[in-house]
Amino acid sequence: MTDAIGYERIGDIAVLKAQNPPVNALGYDVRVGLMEGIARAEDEGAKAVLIYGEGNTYFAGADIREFGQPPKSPGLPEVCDRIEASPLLVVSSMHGTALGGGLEVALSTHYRIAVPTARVGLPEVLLGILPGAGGTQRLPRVAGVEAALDLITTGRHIRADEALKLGIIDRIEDGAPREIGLAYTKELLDQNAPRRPVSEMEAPEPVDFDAVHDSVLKKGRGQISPATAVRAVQAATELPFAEGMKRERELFMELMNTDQRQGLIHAFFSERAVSKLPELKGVEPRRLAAIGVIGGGTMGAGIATAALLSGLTVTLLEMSPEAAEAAKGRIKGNLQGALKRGKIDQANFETLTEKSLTLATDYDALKDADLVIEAVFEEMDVKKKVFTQLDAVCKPGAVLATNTSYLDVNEIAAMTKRPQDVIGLHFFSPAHVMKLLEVVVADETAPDVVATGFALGKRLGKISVRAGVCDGFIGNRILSTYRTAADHMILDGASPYQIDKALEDFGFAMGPFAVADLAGLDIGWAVRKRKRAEGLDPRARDSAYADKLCEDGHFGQKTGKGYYDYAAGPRSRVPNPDVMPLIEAERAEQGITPREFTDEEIVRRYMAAMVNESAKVVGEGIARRPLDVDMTLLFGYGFPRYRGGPLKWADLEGLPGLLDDIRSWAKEDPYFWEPAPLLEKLVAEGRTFDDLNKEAAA
Ligand code: 3H9
Repeated sequence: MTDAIGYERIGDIAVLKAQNPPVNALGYDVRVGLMEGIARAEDEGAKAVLIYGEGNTYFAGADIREFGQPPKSPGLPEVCDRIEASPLLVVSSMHGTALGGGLEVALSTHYRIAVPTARVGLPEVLLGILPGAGGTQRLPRVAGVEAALDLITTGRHIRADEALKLGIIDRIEDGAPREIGLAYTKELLDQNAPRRPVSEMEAPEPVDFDAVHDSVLKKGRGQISPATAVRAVQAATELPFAEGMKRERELFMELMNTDQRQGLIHAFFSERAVSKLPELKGVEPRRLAAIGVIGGGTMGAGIATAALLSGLTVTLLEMSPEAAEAAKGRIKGNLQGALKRGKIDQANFETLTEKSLTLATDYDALKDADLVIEAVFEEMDVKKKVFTQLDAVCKPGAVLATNTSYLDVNEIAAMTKRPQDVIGLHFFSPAHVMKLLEVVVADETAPDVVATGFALGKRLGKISVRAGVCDGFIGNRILSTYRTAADHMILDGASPYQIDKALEDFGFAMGPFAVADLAGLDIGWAVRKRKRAEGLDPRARDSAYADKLCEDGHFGQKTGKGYYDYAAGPRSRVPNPDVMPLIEAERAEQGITPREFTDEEIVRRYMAAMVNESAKVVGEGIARRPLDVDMTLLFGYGFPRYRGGPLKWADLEGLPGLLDDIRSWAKEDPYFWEPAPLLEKLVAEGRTFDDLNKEAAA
């Protein structure tokens, strides 16, 4: 037998224990072990088999690392069929997370018991595939089509009590999985309980599958796995079990061969790899219990909310008692949202707002803080004053963080006598909701301060990405470039509405102009003014139509008008009729004859600009690895997860073709379309961005 499955005999019961840490994934050795274990139990005359997992969990699914490799027999469907067909009584005892192939194994056993904290689910669609070991055929037979469609198309995990109600598990019992499993199996044997193969159950009742398919497809914004899974469940209602299994396999293989599967699996591993930095190996973060937040506007209040929810105590500093009270009001509003969603209860709410949060107007109140984050006005002089004061009052070893989104963290750190303690922690608004945190490492930032930034991110439930110092760090620097590509297309003939639509069809949650309206057009305006004041390169194309919107007081959603008109509410946008005349006037002024753009060209130029700047960001070491850029765009900028991120997309699209396009556009505008040296190097060497990720992991 392989080591991945332990075998033990307790009376009439053969016990198979999965021992494949960390999550008992159903890799080749585990599958072989299960086949051998069942056969041995039968050969040795056992009456029943109990399957459970050692460590944190029952099987958490197929081994995702095997996807895309040549298949190795026995496959999981075969293993499940073998378990179900055994003449012995087979029982699963579940704890942790029985997910994907894990739940499929459980559904092929005849009875299922679980501890109260166990969770089950079929999250395959989130990886771009569908349950491929009978989940789409067995779950509807056990729980009905409606529940199966819900679980399979959303991929959500459910708790044991909900699974019990749905018939997915038969009993909940507190205790060690082995012990409760043995007691339950004994009880079943004593009762002469019959084997209960799900495949022999009646086919479930159909529903209007076309309607479900279409609605799921629309919700997925171009993601195909949930809609394809609907067709597999449909097969369970229309075909005999074995035929249904064949249909499931065909659809599974179709999805397995898609770019979307590659994009989603890249996202799965990258979101875990992103915070693993070789430089932090063995580096202990500093103490984190009490933090200070300076500035209680939307951003500061959001950061304070996130910190309070994670159990930190927060001192919030504002300029006046009135401003501090207003900030508290914002924090309370945010926490009320958490209360409504059941994340906290009323007692927690009171503690967080009345005990864990302290308001202050004097810097002295920050003298005991372990870490202070400033979220004041985005202007260098204002930030410098804040850091001078922090340097004067904070205790030695306190981490001093700026939430700047563009400014030079080295310059800010230089205001203190302890630049080693200074770091950028760039949150995204609303900070208690958005998952991304850029941890901006300045020249002198100490490794344990970086580790503390990552520790804070983890505690707040964020995806933290290491970024170096440059204008806009990783995300806003790349954003500024692809936004510029969009602005150029507007000058040359496209409309903001065509661009938004093309990019939303590509999968972005919102197009760039709708995003600008949401964020506030005044933000981009301030950045443009700053860059012009610093001096634009004479070769750069500039335009003023967006400034004119701002000059007229149109800042987007918050003023009711921007690129769109929001008179009927933030969700029902219509083009603002003032915008196209401004654009047309600008084209005339610049002597541009507008031309047509296809949606395809819009996407190609926008994405090429994003990829080219991303390659510069990686090439310059601002991002350590391509996957750091991918995760930044995914978690902070609405990039469609199923495309994996801009550099994964670029790999799948083909780097040579992208570089050819960039070179051809560089003939019209050599300044903007200057190819990234890293992109040229990769193409010359026939390598991909993912090769760089792999090298960094090795
Ligand atoms: C499937 O089952 C297909 C079948 O229907 C059909 C087949 C024919 N494989 O997340 P964590 C690694 S599709 C390989 O940090 P947590 C993970 O990368 C599968 N590796 O821990 C990490 O490695 P590292 C359906 C896996 O406690 C380590 O384990 N199943 C797998 O926060 C710890 O993971 C799923 O989609 C895997 N399946 O969360 C479940 N899972 O230490 C996916 C994890 O090197 N997994 N790893 O970074 C999860 O949702 C979470 O990992 C879980 C634990 C909730 C289990």
